[in-house]
Amino acid sequence: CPSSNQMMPSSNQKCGVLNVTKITEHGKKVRKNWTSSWTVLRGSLLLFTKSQGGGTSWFGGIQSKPEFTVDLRGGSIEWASKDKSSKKHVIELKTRQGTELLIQSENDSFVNDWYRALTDTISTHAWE
Ligand code: I3S
Repeated sequence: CPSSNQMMPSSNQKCGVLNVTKITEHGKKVRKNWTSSWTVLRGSLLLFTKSQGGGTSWFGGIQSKPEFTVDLRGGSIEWASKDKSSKKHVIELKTRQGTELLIQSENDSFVNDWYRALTDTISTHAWE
């Protein structure tokens, strides 16, 4: 992530702007609402904040309170099938709590990196 400082020494996190929408919440289908989110992967947590309008102070990144946090432990990811979205490079993330998200970017190598990072996180924390 952009310039993490002494307060968070070489913390193992990944950040970037991704397009995100929920499709299911607590097992119930919800209406899509694609938004561009500043996304932070920290430990087993995936945090989403609005990418617009944030200041740029905290750790040199965009400071704003996470709008939505997902615990990846016990979750699963796969490439979304065509019927889930007409967009390209869409990751489908399912959490143990019954939330399903679609995560997308036009940049395929960027999305591939996220796919790998999320897969690694899920397998690393599989037994917690
Ligand atoms: O799966 P859907 O319902 O075709 O998803 C599209 C809609 O959510 C649409 O919004 P409204 O129907 O609320 O106007 C979005 O604008 C589209 O982006 C959604 O489809 P994609 O294929 O982009 O995920």
